[in-house]
Amino acid sequence: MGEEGQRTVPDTKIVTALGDITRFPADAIANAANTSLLGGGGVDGAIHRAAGPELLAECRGLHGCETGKAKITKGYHLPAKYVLHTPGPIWHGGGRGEDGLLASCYRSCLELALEHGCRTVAFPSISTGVYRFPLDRAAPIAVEAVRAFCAAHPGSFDQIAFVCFDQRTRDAYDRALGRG
Ligand code: AR6
Repeated sequence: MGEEGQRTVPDTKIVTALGDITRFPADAIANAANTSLLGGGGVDGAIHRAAGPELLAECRGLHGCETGKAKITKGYHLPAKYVLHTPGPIWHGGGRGEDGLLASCYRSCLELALEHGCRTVAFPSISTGVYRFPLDRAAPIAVEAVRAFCAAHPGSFDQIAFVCFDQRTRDAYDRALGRG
C-alpha cells in the first residue's frame, strides 16, 4: 500500500470575534447589504466608508441583487481583497421563507469566495440589525449553513469568522457553535 490514502484534509476553523469587520483580516468580508447594493446604514455603511467611493462606483454597475443571493466586488481600501454583498431577509415573523433565505445568503457568499480562491472569509451577523431577524434564531442558521458548506468543500477554506459588533451577538454565535 502506498501513502496516498493517508493524507487528511485540514478542517476549516470556524471562529467568532468581537469587533469591526472593516478592520478584520480576511481574504473576503461579507456585507449585510440591501437589494439595491447602493449602501445604507449599519455594517453596510461602515464597509462603504472604509472601502472608499470606488466601492459604490463598482456597486452601481451590479444593478442590485436578490435577497439570499450575493455579488462580489473588490475591497479597495479595506484590508480584505473582496467584499461579498448579500441582502439578507427582512424579518416578517418567520412565515415568508426568512430562514431559508438567511441560509442562502451564507451559502451564496461562500460559493463566490470559493470561485475567487479566498481561503479566509468573515461574516457579520446578517439580518439581525435593521432587518430585525431574531438573533437566537439567526445564529444557528448561519452556523449550520457555514458548517454544511465547509463539509461539502473539504480543504477549501482555512478559516470562517463570525465578526460580531457586540458581546450579546458574539454569545449567540458561540452558543450556536456549541461553545457557549
Ligand atoms: N462590523 C461588524 N458588525 C457590524 C458593524 C461592523 N462595523 N456595524 C454593525 N454591525 P445591520 P441587517 C452589526 O443593520 O440587519 C443597512 O442599512 C450590527 O450590530 O448592519 O442585515 C443595509 O443597507 C448587527 O449585529 O444589517 C440594509 O438596508 C449586524 O451587523 C440593512 O441595513 C447586522 O446589522 C440590512 O440590515
